[in-house]
Amino acid sequence: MLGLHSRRAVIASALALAACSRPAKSQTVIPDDPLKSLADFPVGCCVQAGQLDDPDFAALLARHFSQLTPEWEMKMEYIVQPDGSFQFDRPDRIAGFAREHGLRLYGTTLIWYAQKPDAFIHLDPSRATFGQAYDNYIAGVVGRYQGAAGWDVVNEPVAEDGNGWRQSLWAERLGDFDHMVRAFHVAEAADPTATLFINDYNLESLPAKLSTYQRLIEKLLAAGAPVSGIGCQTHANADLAPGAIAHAIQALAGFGLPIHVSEMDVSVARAKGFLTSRVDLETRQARLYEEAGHAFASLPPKQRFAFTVWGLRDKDSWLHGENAGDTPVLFDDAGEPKPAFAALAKGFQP
Ligand code: 9MR
Repeated sequence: MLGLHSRRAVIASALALAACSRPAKSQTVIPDDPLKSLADFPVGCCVQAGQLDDPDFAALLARHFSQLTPEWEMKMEYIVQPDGSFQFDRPDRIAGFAREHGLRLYGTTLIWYAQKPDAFIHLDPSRATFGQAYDNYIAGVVGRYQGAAGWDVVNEPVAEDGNGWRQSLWAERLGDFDHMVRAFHVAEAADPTATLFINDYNLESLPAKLSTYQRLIEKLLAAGAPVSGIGCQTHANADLAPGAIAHAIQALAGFGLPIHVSEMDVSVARAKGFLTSRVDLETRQARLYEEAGHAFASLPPKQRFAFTVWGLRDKDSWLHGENAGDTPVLFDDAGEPKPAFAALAKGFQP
């Protein structure tokens, strides 16, 4: 990371070099600098172990980012086997790549309503047996990656419409609130140095969801749960109203805890694109990246945990599977930076 002075110098040199930067796309000057050199906080990207076999992917990832989140291979769906044993080869590979390249590792996700392996479903539902397995999972995974910068301890706890909390296997067996408190305590014991996050999405588009999330965080903190960071996934659509992302980030920063913009992407395909042109949608997309980057960069330094994007090149994005024409992230399929990249870099400036 760079100090304020050297960061200004880098930005100044980036601007001075603008004339000889790569060819403009849509009139946008795209800096040649690594994205991480334009921020004085960690800049993250998600990754799958197999993607590291592609040298172009690996080089682009290591050049621009300073933190990695395994996209799915550090989740129960990969780690927990039908007999209850754990497999760690792929997350180990990602952790190894991070270590070799001097990048921080960020773990997602320990407890998620969306994942309930058979090995847990089939356990004796009595509180003791189930609870021991729950603790054992969290302690085992966090302990293995001790030294990780942080963890999504509880992911997406708020109901889809923002009205209350989600139902889950974990809530049913261990209590809808107690299972969350418990997860944070177990994670803290396994790695007292990691920043422990709660994390959710649609906080910018659904005021009720943001509000329920804030109330839940208050309640967790009041109960003594060691929540030490707040995640705002920031999966946006290009037609999101200007100001909504900044509002959510600022509202969450009110707790004084570190903030993680943990999974940002901006879908063009999911926007109501039939009313507007592709160029218009991509301009809106770039503005949303700039807004998010600026809102984050404007937080007090100790609250800037990291800014993570959810996918390296457009073709790597989970949204590509839903719609192959979607272009939600910072690099195109060839690995060239897009106007969204320039916009985010601009947003990172003070
Ligand atoms: O992008 C991820 C995709 O590759 C996985 O199949 C999926 C299930 O593990 O999770 C996706 O990532 C999600 C993230 O973990 C939580 N927020 C929503 C993300 C997109 O669905």
